[in-house]
Amino acid sequence: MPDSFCGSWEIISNVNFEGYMNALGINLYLRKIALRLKLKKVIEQQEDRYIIKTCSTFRNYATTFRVGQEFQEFTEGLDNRHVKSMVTWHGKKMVCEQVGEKKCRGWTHWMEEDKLHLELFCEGEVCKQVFKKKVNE
Ligand code: ECB
Repeated sequence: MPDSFCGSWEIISNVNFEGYMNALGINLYLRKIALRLKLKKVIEQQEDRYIIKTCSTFRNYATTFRVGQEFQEFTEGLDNRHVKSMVTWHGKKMVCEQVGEKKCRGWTHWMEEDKLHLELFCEGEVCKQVFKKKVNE
């Protein structure tokens, strides 16, 4: 059983978010807003079902899935695309492939010590985000 990703997390670093958003075709105005956000993740697990919420003062985004089961994802409020998504474990890494108009699109979550890591990738651009656990909610 991989280390638990569950809980509330706040972002402490965000590298090449701009490049990732560019690859998704996000306009300059939205990129400038998004770059200033202090993103928060809230991850819940109920048996084999995960809920990952990405929260900010501007917009929130949530996705729910079962590991190993393909699902339709609509990236509402992000790039507003429909993708076929599938999450699998690669060892201790949780990997999501998002198949659609954009090539090589997806994300990977893993733990390093007490930090939650996330790579968001799209068409050769990789955004690397690190989160630390929120102590009180
Ligand atoms: C939801 C807060 C961000 C709102 C940004 C608004 C406009 C910019 C549009 C698109 C930017 C692309 C992505 C935003 C970055 C993070 C949102 C969720 C990324 C994601 O796929 O998270 C996964 C893995 O934790 C679970 O959905």
